[in-house]
Amino acid sequence: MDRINELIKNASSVAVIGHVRPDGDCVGSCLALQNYLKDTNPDLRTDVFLGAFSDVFRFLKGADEIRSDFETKETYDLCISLDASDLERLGEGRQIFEAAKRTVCLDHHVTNPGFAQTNHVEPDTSSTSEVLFYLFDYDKISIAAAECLYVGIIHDTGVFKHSNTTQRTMQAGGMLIDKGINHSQIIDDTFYKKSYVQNQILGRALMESVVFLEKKCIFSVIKQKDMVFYGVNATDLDGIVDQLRITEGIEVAIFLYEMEAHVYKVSMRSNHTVDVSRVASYFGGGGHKKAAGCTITGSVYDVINNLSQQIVLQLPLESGS
Ligand SMILES: [Mn+2]
Repeated sequence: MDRINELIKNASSVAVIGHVRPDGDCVGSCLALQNYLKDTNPDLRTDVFLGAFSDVFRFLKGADEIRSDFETKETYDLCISLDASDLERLGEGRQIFEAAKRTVCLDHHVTNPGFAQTNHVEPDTSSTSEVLFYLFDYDKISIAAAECLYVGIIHDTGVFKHSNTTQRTMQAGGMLIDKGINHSQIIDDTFYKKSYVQNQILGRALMESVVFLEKKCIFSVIKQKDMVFYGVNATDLDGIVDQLRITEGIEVAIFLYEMEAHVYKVSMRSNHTVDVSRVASYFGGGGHKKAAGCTITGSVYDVINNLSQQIVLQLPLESGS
């Protein structure tokens, strides 16, 4: 028996849940597990519960049957949490998790305290989808399950680019390609594709970007009226800050958008030395060393001025100021 089915034991109903605002690894790992369980246990009932997720993942098998009626009164024999680093991150799924007779947590976040009865956390693995890949029997992975796993791995590694990518990650990627998935189309359709307006607003943000602090920092801002003009919402602005970050010579990239009058959502990226999570937490936000965010009230001038004062504490300038 494979290691996943050892976890299932005698359960006849399984709920699979992920974290709030599900990303590619969350959706991919949940659907991969559901497909794998259905293929290997035809009698087992499995339901996936997730909050709203991007339409780019709709093509994955089972995506249309994902449930969002978290208040279901049903008690599952087993609830498996995927890609969630703690109980809070389960959001509404927590009620299903806490009602279940038995709980399992599979994850890859280093901060995961192990909040289920059975926990399997691999902090050095790129994604929960990679964790699952190595728990599954390779021969029992269908093309549909392979597509789900591949989506999860490419989204958490930035298409095998981030530093969490290992030889083992590439091995998993290669073995999934061997299943016959259309890997290059999956990458384009779920990772790189932008709508026309998304490209327009990206172009606008790049054109109006400004460098400061001896050209080591760059920022751009999108106002509410711009969003109305282009007909975009906040998720259409994803990726703008990443494009700003790769500008030559830049250490910190900042992207702001106006949530309401004089309230700005701030996204920051750094390249080498600056820990932007320290800057973000000064303003009540958080994140990681190289990617963080916060919300700041004031004019654009105030926001950038306040951020600069914090960034400069970590950024040696030629002028010594
Ligand atoms: Mn993940």
